[in-house]
Amino acid sequence: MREDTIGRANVEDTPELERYYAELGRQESYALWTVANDIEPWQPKPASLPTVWRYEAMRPLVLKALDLVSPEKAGRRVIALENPGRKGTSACVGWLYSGLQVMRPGEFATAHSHASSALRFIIEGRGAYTVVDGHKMELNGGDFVITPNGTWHDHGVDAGGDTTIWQDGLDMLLVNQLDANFYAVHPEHVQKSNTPVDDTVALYGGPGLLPAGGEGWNKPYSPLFKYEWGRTYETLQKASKASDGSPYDGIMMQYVNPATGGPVMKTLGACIQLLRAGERTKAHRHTGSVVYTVAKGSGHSVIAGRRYDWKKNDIFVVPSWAWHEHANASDRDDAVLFSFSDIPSMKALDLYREEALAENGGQQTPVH
Ligand code: 1HN
Repeated sequence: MREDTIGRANVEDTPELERYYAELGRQESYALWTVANDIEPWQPKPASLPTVWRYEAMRPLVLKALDLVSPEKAGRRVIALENPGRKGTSACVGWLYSGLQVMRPGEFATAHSHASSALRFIIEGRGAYTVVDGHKMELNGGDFVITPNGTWHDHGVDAGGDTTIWQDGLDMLLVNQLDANFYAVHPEHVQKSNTPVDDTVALYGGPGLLPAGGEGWNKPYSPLFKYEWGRTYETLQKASKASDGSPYDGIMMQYVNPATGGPVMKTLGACIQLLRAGERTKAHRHTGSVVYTVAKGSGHSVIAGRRYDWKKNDIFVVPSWAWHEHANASDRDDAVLFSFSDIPSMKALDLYREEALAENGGQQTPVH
């Protein structure tokens, strides 16, 4: 698209130029000025749209898959979330993938590994487990689990458990864009767990305590593979009594690698945030795409000037550089949002930028 600004491309088509462009095309080339303004936007111009997936609508569809395909045939029985602005890309927002995986008691999905990193947020169920590089973990509602780049992982639900639904999040699409993905099937199909159940929580999930000496951790991701809901929520509640938090995010905590204080994995990060009764945050925007899951309560977010209402287990997305603010609907109870993002990738590549909305007390005027 032409732009009438010095330093930007502003060439009108002529019959002579069109003939020239056709000649270039025959040599697998093109004139940069025909696309320069599009491929060098003044600021991020995501094609992804703010979107809410309502659990009420998704849950029956996810459960329907139980009778339609087996995990053996499907590999993973997952209903994936597709951004309406990005049809055909498998993207939930940006280059993030997300989906809802469902398993009934007695079922399991075989072990594999890939160069993309994955995480899971448990929505509902009982008796589910996952095994990550031989470390078995029990999964309960609100737990957050990581499956870093290159780790073997398989999961299932014990025969005595309940049908379980969890949310998967992966950086797979980013890794594919970078042509850097690999995939492998575990030779034994199901990993043998070689350590006590939940050992990473016992060893690395202590309150500010890490094994002293002899237990060195030198992998590029968190040695703590599971962050349990109970302690996470308790931490948020305590923090909300000790601090006013951020005007843009409320009481927001990052899930960290306890060995470094950095994000849980190199490419993907996750946060949990509490909006106090009646709280409404100010608007800000930043690079990085974010997928939110409502862990507790109800409210709404204003994203790029439009209002999106949400309640427990709904999933919504904020595209990169979109203004966003959140409001708790309740004057009595807190609301909690789990989120994961590619912000660690942005920061690692020095592409992270952040801006606050100044006028109007920092709040957007919803256009709808
Ligand atoms: C994957 O490995 C899982 O391990 C779930 O459960 C969803 C979506 C795309 C690629 C790999 C899993 C996935 C996935």
